[in-house]
Amino acid sequence: MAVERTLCIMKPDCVRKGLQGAVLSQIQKAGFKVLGFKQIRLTKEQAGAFYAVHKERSFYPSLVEFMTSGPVVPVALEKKNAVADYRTLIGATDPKDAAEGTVRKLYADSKGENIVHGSDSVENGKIEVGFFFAESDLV
Ligand code: 3AN
Repeated sequence: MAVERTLCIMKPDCVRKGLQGAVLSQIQKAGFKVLGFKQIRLTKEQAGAFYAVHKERSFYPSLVEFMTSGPVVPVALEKKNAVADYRTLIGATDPKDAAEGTVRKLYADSKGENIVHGSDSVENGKIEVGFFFAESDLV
């Protein structure tokens, strides 16, 4: 298995609920190396650009609104098989469908407010980590 990078974003609901520590602890216990970590407030332009693939979807405006409603914590992660393993750890997009013990099952309220983002492919993992972190910031 190859070493991969994947991007976690702790979303505004995660920060509002004070769950940054609990979620990071779960990620670290699962064997992920934290390469980069910061708390920022996204602009509408940044959130819109990050979710550009969803531009035509009905939920896009509310997604941008939500992602800019408070601070977020992008976390650059690295591990063998990181993309798939991280998605297993966070669970399905809709917490109702998420497996027991996953981050979204434990903490998420809805499909829209689902605590964390996760990259959906190895290619997007690289691109999304680069969206928030310069290579020189990944240590
Ligand atoms: P995931 O984050 O599990 O990869 P995506 O990429 O399908 O899910 O969707 C990106 C984000 O858009 C999700 N994290 C979620 O917050 C939001 N989203 C997706 N589908 C819906 C929906 N039907 N209604 C509201 N928000 C949605």
